[in-house]
Amino acid sequence: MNSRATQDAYAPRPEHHFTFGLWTVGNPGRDPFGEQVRPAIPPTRIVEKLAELGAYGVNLHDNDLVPRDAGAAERDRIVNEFKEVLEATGMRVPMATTNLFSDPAFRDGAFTSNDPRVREYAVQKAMAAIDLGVELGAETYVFWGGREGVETNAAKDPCAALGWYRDALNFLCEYVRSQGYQLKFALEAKPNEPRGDIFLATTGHMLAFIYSLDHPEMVGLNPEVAHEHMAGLDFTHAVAQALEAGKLFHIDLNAQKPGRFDQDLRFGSEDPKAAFFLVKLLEDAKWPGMRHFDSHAYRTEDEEGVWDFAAGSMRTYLILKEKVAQFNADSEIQGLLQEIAARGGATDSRLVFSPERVQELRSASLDLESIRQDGYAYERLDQLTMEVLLGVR
Ligand code: GLT
Ligand code: MN
Ligand code: MN
Repeated sequence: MNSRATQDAYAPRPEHHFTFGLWTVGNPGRDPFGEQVRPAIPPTRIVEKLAELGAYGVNLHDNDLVPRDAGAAERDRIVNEFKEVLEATGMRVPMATTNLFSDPAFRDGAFTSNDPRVREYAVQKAMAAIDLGVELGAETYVFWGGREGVETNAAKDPCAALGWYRDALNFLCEYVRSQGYQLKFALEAKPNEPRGDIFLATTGHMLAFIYSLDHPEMVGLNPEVAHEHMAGLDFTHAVAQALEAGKLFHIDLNAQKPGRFDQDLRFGSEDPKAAFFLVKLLEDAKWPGMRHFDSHAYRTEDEEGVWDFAAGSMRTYLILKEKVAQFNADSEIQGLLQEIAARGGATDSRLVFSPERVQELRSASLDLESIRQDGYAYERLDQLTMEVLLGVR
């Protein structure tokens, strides 16, 4: 580490658990209207460069590393070369996933295609990708069903599709168990894009679905900032529900302007206040998981801009983490929070049902006059929060 890095309070280190997908920093800037603008960066170079920047690891889809049509010998050569660079840099692969969206075979979905041969191909491809992930040391396996959906509801019975989705995940859970792998699944929701509408559109939909699986204990969530914002929802609330249910297995950090296509912008770059409350939730909970950035550099950038993007993502997280510590130590803010906590004086109104509690509550005389009149001082609290964020406190 150079002296600038050691002096820098916001310098990322492996213990911060920052990870990037090979597909994120490796994104060559293709979009629906334009060609690739940057040469592809080889996976081994991505690993070396991210290690230099202070990341903990990289995540990958099967085909980010091994081309779809590679034979067994080529696969092994590529994987061994990749393992060598992991070994040399100390970088890890904590998460892996399957590309179940690029191949034209998946045009009508993978696990939910109307064609049963496609559903079998998807499970076959996922089994091989799980083997690869486990070989590289992954402990979390993400399923993002980008093609699982429809453009027209005339095409597909959504109830049947959910049944096929469930069958595929149940099959793959049993596969993991039968191989003795220590692997957990993390389901990632998105409301639309690339399909007109994607099944299980939000983190909440996914959470309900998990409890309908044969092994719900193996399956949790991978919420993504941009995806929940696309649905017009508060991301921190989605993550809080996952966390509270013990189902936050992974997280995809990025940024998103409201009402747009999936922009996957640099973390914190669009709504620093929302990013602050997310970091606060994760840090206050001492959540031990990976802070994965599922985002990419602007299409305007060359490779140098890609590394600026990667360094900036981690730096912003650490700046916000410091702001969280400042918020938690601010006596005026904490004073207001204590006042809120002390509303109602010493009364502990935990609503635990019992026949006695019913009797007590029936006859309780609550001071409705003051309840109706007293404000909550959230304007002051929010202004103080903003001043912490804007750097004037
Ligand atoms: C794709 C998607 C992401 C998913 C990745 C995992 S691939 O880039 O936009 O949100 O997390 O499959
Ligand atoms: Mn994602
Ligand atoms: Mn996205």
